[in-house]
Amino acid sequence: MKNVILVAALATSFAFSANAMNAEVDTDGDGMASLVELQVSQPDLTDVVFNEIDTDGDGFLNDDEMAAAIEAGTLMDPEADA
Ligand SMILES: [Ca+2]
Ligand SMILES: [Ca+2]
Repeated sequence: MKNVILVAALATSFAFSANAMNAEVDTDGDGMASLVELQVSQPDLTDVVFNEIDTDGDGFLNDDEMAAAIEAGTLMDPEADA
């Protein structure tokens, strides 16, 4: 039973680590970037801007929303100043 859980956890973390962009921001590891997580690296980000980026309105940014916002220049690329 323990092995099953371990394998599942490894598979999950591997899936997340496939996207380095979100992994930098996603401190709680749920695979999504919240406003609070983004404000750690981008304190100037407001909830108004965040809601614009969050196109499906679920309160979190998925990979597609992050990529679109970075491409549009709304969001700084977390890797750009690393
Ligand atoms: Ca998160
Ligand atoms: Ca969203």
